[in-house]
Amino acid sequence: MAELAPGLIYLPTYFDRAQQQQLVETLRDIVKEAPLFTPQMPKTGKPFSVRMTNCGSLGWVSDRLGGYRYQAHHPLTGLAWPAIPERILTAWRDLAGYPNLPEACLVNYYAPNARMGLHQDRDELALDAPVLSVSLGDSALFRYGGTQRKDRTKSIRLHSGDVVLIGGASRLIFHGIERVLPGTSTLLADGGRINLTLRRVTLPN
Ligand code: MD6
Ligand code: FE
Repeated sequence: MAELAPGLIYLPTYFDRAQQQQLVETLRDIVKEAPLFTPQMPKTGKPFSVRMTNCGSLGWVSDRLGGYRYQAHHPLTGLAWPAIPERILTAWRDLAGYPNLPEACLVNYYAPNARMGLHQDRDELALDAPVLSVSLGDSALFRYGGTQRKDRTKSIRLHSGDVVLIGGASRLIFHGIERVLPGTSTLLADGGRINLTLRRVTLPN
């Protein structure tokens, strides 16, 4: 375990290989029920290079007209999102230090050329809860800075099975995925990378 900055916790190989394989199996069922979709940037409608789906009572979506938001149903099927896998909820209970369960588990799929620009996660009301991220498949360069876009950044490699928690003083840091490193994992038969992020969205009453 390493604290990369106050509240930014890195847990290498939190999930072992067998657990990673089980998670991928579970995700295959989730994607059957809630297919990957391509989000769009607010206003411009520019497509993300990452494809996404969600599980949980709320899912993160974005399109040109509606912008970034959480909603209870899949944007294409209109169905409620599938449940968050129990093994992922266990990780939250063990690591998040938060009294309530997460409502959203965003599933990002990166094809070998996909990336994610520097951003803050701030569409949640519960900013006192951390965001817990799980990496599966090919390794990737994760870039992170401070709470201002202009702040100096560093990058680390995230590998399959690694967990990162962004919380406390780091909850609103800028971060992104610079690039995926193709051929660095055998977990996904067709390559690429999956990232799961667990979030508490609403304020518990
Ligand atoms: C990714 N992760 O690893 C992108 N957000 O593919 C994120 O955007 C992220 O890793 C919030 C907290 C942790 C993260
Ligand atoms: Fe993020």
